Amino acid sequence: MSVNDEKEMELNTAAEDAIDAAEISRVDESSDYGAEQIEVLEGLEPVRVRPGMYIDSTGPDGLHHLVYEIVDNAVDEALAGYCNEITLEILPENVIRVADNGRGIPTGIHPKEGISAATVVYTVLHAGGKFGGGGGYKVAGGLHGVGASVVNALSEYLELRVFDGEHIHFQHFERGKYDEPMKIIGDTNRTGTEVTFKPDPEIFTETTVFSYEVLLRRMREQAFLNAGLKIIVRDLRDESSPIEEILHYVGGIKEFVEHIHKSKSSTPVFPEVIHFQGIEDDMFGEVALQYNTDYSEVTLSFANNIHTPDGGTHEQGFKNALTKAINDYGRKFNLLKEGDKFSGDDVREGLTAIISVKLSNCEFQGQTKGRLGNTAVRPFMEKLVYNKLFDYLDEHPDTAKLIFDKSSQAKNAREAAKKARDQARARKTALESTSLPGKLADCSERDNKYTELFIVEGDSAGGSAKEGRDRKFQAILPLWGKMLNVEKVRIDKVYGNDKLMPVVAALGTSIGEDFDIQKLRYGKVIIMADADVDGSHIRTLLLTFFFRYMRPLIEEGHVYCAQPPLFKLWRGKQVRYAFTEEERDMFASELAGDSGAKVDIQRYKGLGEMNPEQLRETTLDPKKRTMIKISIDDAQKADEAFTILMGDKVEPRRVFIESNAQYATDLDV
Ligand code: TSJ
Repeated sequence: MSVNDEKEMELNTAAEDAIDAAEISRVDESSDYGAEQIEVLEGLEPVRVRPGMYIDSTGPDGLHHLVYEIVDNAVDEALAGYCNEITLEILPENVIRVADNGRGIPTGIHPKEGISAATVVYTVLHAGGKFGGGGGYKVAGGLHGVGASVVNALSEYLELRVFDGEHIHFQHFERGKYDEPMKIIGDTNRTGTEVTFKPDPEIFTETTVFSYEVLLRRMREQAFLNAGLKIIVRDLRDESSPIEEILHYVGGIKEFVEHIHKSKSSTPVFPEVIHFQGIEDDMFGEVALQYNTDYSEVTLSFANNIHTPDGGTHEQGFKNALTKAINDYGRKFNLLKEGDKFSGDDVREGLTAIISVKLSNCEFQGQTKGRLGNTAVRPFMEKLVYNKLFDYLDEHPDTAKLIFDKSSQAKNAREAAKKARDQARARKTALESTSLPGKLADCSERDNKYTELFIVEGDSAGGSAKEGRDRKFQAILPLWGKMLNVEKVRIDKVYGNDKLMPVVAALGTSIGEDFDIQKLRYGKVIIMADADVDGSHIRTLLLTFFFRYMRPLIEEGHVYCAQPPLFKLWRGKQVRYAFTEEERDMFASELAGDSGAKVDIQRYKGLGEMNPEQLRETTLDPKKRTMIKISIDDAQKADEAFTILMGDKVEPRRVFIESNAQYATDLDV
C-alpha cells in the first residue's frame, strides 16, 4: 500500500463515520419543510448582519474567498478519492460556477433537521461540520472553514445541482433563503456537485468583479498541492473571447518547484527536484526542493492545502532538518573544518522549497491565522526530512557536493558581509559619537566663521596654549606626547586610532565618504608643532591624514601651520622674536643699535619652553602671529613624504630622516 493509499483510506473512514453518525436516509420526499425553514433563516441572518465576522473582508479579498470556500469542498472530495476533476468558471456578470465529478452531496433527508442533507449544508451555519465544511475528514479548508452556508447567505442567488447518476437534484436560494425544497429536475448518468452563485452587491459594495489572475493563481496552487487533480479554469465573461486553462500536475509539488524556477527564470543548480514524503499517526508530510544559482529563498508551506505564509511547526521542522542534514553530511565527509558549521541562512540561499502537510486537526495561529501551531508536526517533519535528505545526499554524491558548495559560498559571503558591516558600524559609532575628546579645551563661540582649533604637539605646550589663548574663539587640542618612533603611528588604521580619532571628533566632519564640511566646527584648523624632527613628523602625519581623508578641508583653505619663533631677543624692555637665523641676526643688530652692546638671545628648543604669555604674543594672537596656509600641493608633498616614511623600504626612509630638516623648511616656507 502506498503512502497515498493509506491516507485515502484514513480519510474515507472518517468521512463514512461522519455520514453514519448523521444517519441520513436517502429518500424521504414527503417531509414538511415549512416549519424548519424559519429556524434556518434565522440561522443565517447574523452572516448578513455582520459579514466581517465570517469572511475577513467585504472587499476583493472576501469576494475571492467565497470561491475558495466552495472549491475547497470539491478538493475535499478529490482528496477522499472520489473526484479527479474540478471546473471553475467565471460567467458573464461575475457569476461563479464550480463543479466536480465526485459523488454528489447527499440529498437524503437529514433526520434531525427533517430536510435534505444538501439543504442543511447550505442553510445552517457550520453545518459543514458534518457534511463537508470542516469536520474530521475535511482536509482542504477555506477562510476560517465557515462553509457553504456563508457563501449562500452572501449571494444574491445560489443554485445547487447534485448529479447522483440517476437524477439531477436542484435548489435555488436568494440571499440564503429558499421558497422550494430540493427537487428533481431531470435525469442524468453523471455524478457530481455543481454550485452557481452571484455574490451580493449589497454586501460586496466595493466590487463584485473577479480577477481571473487571482483565481487562476489559487487554482494552480491547489492543482500542484493535489497531484493528479485536474482543475479547469474558464473566464467566460467576454463571450467573444473565452479563456481556458487546464491545470493538471501529475508531479504535484515537484512541478510546483519547477514552475517557480521557470517563472523567476532562475537556473537550477542540479537538474532534479528532490522530493520526499512520509506518514506517521494522523500526519502526512511532503517536501520538494531545488536550489537555483541566485541568492533568494522561496519557501512555501501549506497545511491541509492552506497556505501558511507565517510558517509554523511544519516549516520549522523542515528548516531544522535541512540545516542539520547538510551540516552532518559535511562533517561525515570531512568537508567542514573542525568547529565550523552552516547556519540556516547558509543552507537556504538560493533554495526553493514546498512543504505540504495534511492532518486531521489543523490549528492555525497568529493574528491572521497564517501559522501552523500543531506541536507534533515539528518533530514529525524533522525526522522525515532529516532521514530522507541525509540518505539522499549519501546516494547522490554529485548533487550533495553541489548543495554543499552552494552553502559554503553563502557562508563565506555572509561572513565577509558581516565583517564589512561590523567595521562600518564600528566606524559609524566612532565617528558619530557626539562626545568631544576629553583633552579638548573648547572655545565658547559656536560660529565657525570666527573659531580656530589649535592642534598642539605635546601636553606641556598644550597647557601653555590653553592658558595663553583667547577662550572665546580659540580651542586647544593637545595631540599627544612626543613621538619618538615614527613607526608607532599607522595612518591606514584611522578608525580606532587614539591619535587621530580625537582630531576627527573635534572637527565634527567625519571622514572619507562621510566627510561633511557643513559640520566643521572651526573655520581655521591650525597645526602647532615644534620646528624639529618630531614636530615635522607630526605635521606630515596630520597633513597626510587631511589630504587622504578630509581633502576639502585643505582645498577650501581651512588648514594652517602655526609658526612659533626660534629665538627671543631682548635688550632692556625691548623684545623681538625671530623665526629664522637670518631674522635673529638682523633683529640683534637692530636692537644693539649704534651702541653695539652684547643683546640677550634665547633659543626655543620647543613650544613647551614658552610660557603662556610668550605663546600668545608669538603664535596665538591673530594680530601678532605668523601662520602658513597649507595648499593642496603642500599636502601632496606631505603625503608623498609620508609614504616614504611609512614604507617598507629602509633606504628611502633613512634618506628621508637624514634630510628631514630640509623637508621641514620646504613645508613651512
Ligand atoms: F459544500 C459545497 F456545497 F460547497 C460543495 C460541495 C461545493 C462543491 C463544488 C462540491 C461539493 C462536494 C461535496 N463535492 N462532493 C461532495 N461530496 C459530499 O458531500 C459527500 C458525498 C458522499 C458522501 C458519502 O459518504 O456517501 C459523503 C460526502 C461528504
